[in-house]
Amino acid sequence: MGLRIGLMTLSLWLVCATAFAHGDGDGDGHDMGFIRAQQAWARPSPPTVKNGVVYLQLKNRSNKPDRLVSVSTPVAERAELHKHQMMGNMAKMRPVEGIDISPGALVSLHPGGLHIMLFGLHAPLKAGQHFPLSLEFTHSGKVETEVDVRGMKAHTEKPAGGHHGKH
Ligand SMILES: [Cu+2]
Repeated sequence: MGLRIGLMTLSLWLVCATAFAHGDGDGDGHDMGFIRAQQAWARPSPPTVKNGVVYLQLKNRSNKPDRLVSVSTPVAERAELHKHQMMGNMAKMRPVEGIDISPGALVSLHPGGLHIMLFGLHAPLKAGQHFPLSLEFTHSGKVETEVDVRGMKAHTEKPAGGHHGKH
């Protein structure tokens, strides 16, 4: 009796393992793992500022269009999809309802363009910190990624002994 149950458990486990192994983009109808969220980063936030901005890359590895429709993170009360736009010579940002990602496309959220806006940060974002971000897609469902908080120095490395001016 005990042996039979053990065998059943083992065969169930094998079925599951096979299903998961199929996840990687062979278009057999599993809608899992098609969107890859990569290189997510944010800038540190000053102590008095309750907002933050996240940038990342979204890669659609399937042959179907997909759409990012919402974002959430435990570090902020809410998160919105935003876009920077030039209005005359002023850069303004406004919420967008979703971000479309065509089959095979790589969509980049970057400074001056699309971004994820965090409102009501529970604590300031500090350089070197990591936090989870949950992305919701119409086809792929939930995709989890981790955001890297990068100090300014990590981007624009200044030569040693530079001045102390504010830029
Ligand atoms: Cu914004």
